[in-house]
Formats: sequence, C-alpha cells, structure tokens
Amino acid sequence: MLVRSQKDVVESNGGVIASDFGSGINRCVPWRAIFAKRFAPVVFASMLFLVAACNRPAGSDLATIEPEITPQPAHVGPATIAFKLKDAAGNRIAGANVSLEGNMSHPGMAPVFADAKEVATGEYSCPFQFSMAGDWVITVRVLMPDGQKLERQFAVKGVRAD
Ligand SMILES: [Cu+2]
Repeated sequence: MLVRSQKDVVESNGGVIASDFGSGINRCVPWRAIFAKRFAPVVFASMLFLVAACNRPAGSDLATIEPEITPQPAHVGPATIAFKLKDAAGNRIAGANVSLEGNMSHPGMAPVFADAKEVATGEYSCPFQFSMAGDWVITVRVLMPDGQKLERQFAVKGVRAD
C-alpha cells in the first residue's frame, strides 16, 4: 500500500505520531523532545528579547514627536506632515535634520521619501505624497544637532482613495 492512513503510521511507531519518513521517524521524535527541553526556552527568551527591542524605539529617552497630518482625513495625493520635536524635558529641539519614509504593509510597493524643513523653533513640516489608499507607516529619521540619531514610527491608517 503506497498511501498509508495516519492510523497505520501511528501503529507502526508504537503509538508515536510522526511523519512517515521511514528511518527518519526514529531520529525525529527524540530530536523534537530534545529541542523542546533544551532549546525552546532559549528560543522563547530570544523572542522576548526581540519583542522588547522592537518595542523600544531608538533614543526613546531623547525626544518625542507629535505628528499632525493635513488635510484630515488623509487621502491620496499631497499632504503635509508637521510635528514638534521635543526633548525629554519638553523643550523644543531646533536645528535637527529630519527625513520621512512612508511604507505600506503590502509587498511590492516603493517607499515614499520626503525631507522636512524647520518652519519654527523645534517645529518641522514635511510635504508628503500618499500614493495609494490604505494603511501607512511613517518612519521619521532625526539627526539631532549634537549628532545623535533618532527614529520614530507612527501609523496613518485608512488613507482615503479621494
Ligand atoms: Cu500600497
């Protein structure tokens, strides 16, 4: 019989459910047991670390960005993304170099780049082009006057088609 049911496989392995790869079965089961015992905690710890690292934006203690997008609601076409850049104490940060990168979640779409200008002390404004309707994520890259770099992301959901 070429195609065996799962029941046949279970029976032929003394009740251990495994894929039917002939002699591979005998190696497969212990390996998985070892993996679960020895490596799963390591993998789990690594995942926790990665999650923690992802959730903590670079230079989070340095500055805050409060973006404002006009027009509202955002729609396809030209927009202005403005924001104040403040340090941890709430003081505005002047003289920073700020650029934006806009991405959508689906593959195969070119990111949209734009440079911001400082329009008032610590206030920056950036012309931006929403090239497609849907959900966007804007990455803000800041080069502080003292040379420190900072990256922030914020979502712009539901950009309208018109
Ligand atoms: Cu898109």
